[in-house]
Amino acid sequence: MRNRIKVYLGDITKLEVDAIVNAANRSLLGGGGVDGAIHRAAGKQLLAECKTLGGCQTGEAKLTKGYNLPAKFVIHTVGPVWRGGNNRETELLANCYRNSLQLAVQNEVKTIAFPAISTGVYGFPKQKAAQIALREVANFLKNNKQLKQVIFVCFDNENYQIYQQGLDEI
Ligand code: AR6
Repeated sequence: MRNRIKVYLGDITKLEVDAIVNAANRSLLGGGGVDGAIHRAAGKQLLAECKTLGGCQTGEAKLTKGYNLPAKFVIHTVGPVWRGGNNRETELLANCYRNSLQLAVQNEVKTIAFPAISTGVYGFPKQKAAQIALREVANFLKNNKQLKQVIFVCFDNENYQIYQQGLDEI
């Protein structure tokens, strides 16, 4: 199971995987951060498809094609905004990972890459977010043989160190 999880430092839009996950907002109509990067790299058709989806609730996930991205699909999920930790943030972030993985499996995805959902403008503490991400993915992989590779994409050195350490503890 451990060899099916990788940590990568870099830009998620460059990865040749079956699906990349987008840390979106409830409108699904684009934004800054990784969401902006994904929309720019995928092209205008991605926004056009997103407009047909009717938004997405926090913790839920929706799938689109990848258009100009090397990835075949984008799985859009909406992480919680960190409001101190007593507003179901942990549960909602765990739901993002679980629901994204479930949607991936339903679409025959074998390789998938996640950004560090909610740890940018949504302010979720990085260490805590990484623990949740690693735990949910490890639990999912235990019960699923279809997914061959899950990549945690870190955009900054701090997240990269945190994930590497977390992975060593699995
Ligand atoms: N590849 C991988 N990771 C990235 C990239 C990239 N190209 N760019 C940024 N990150 P954020 P959130 C990292 O703010 O906190 C948007 O406006 C970034 O360093 O993108 O879930 C949406 O529309 C950080 O570690 O997402 C929402 O309104 C992580 O991705 C809101 O931001 C997530 O940071 C969502 O906030």
